[in-house]
Amino acid sequence: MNIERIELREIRMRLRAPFETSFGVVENRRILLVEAHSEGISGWGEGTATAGPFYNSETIDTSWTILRDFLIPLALGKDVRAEGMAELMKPVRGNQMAKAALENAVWHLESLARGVPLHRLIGGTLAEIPCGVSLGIQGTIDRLLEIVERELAAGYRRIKLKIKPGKDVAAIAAVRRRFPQIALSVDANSAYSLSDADHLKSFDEFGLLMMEQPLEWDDMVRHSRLQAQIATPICLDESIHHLRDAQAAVEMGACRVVNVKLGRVGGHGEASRIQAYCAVAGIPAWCGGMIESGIGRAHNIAMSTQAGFIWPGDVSASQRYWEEDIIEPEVEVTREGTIPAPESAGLGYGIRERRVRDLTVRHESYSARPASVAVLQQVLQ
Ligand code: OSB
Ligand code: MG
Repeated sequence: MNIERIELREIRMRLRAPFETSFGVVENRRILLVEAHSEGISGWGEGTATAGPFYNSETIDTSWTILRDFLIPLALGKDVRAEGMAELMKPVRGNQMAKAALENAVWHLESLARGVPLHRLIGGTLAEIPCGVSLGIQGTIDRLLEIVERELAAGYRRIKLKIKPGKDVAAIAAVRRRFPQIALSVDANSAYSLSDADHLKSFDEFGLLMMEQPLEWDDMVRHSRLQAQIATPICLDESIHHLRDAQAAVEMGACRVVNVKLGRVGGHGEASRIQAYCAVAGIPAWCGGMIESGIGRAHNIAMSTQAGFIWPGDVSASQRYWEEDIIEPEVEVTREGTIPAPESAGLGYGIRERRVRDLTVRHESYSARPASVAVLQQVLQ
């Protein structure tokens, strides 16, 4: 497919309720959308970097700059395949979320051009995906119990509690006491250090499915030391940027479970490789979330249909976060806590372009230089 034009948009969406993690509270989401055009059709990708560099080192503004100055020029006017995008973008180091936004737009474009569902194009085999929820840190334990009860009643198959020092054991103990049988996990977003090992070991008695990213975002060695001391399986999120990280983490015993996020690993190509490795290594993988709009959510659904994603992901209904999403229909979860993989070509959800326009605060469009201009510039150099 010849990439003729690429558009960048920033939209702003207000969350229905503030979401608190160990690194802060989010009330509004600034979201980067990439639209790649070829021969009258277009594919969409979502950048998952947040407003500040607190989850990882990228922000929506760094993504925008890297896309505009480096990634878009690499792709414009080229005849590309989604499969080849990672290699094409390889000269740019890091910046996985910026790369994923573009690569995933090209995957969507290719699935439309071929008239197949995206999940089929990337090799997905599951007809529906199992879903869990991620619950932000709550003001009171009563409020937390209320929300857990509501999400279980809605059908979700796994409850994940965000925790931080001082907001952990009491909350976990209360939820476990009230719901002895449920699949329960916690996510610290790097809020502890290895000197907290005894404290973290005390969570063993709660029979957690996993403990996500307890230690520093860039420290696998200490995660492996912690894993040797605790029974709860560690799941790495922030530490995994590509397949080699997943392999290293598993080989050194830094984790027993892997959270795959499309943005963090650079797009569908690398996500597919990671889940395939996990399937062979006997490591459960699951799809993480970054509070995506419907476009990112639809990409997450497609990714989660691959066979390595055997545990419920953080892929949940649009309505949990948004009053009105930017896709049609919105993402809904069945009473059994699943999302069926859509059968139509592409993402399987339409884009509410009017709503996207209304939410847009920044928009730029880049076109491939016509051959005549390129020749003229060569002559002038
Ligand atoms: O660590 O999984 C995380 C949201 C923002 C940043 C990091 C994380 C999260 C979530 C939300 O847990 C998951 C979702 O999108 O529902
Ligand atoms: Mg996490």
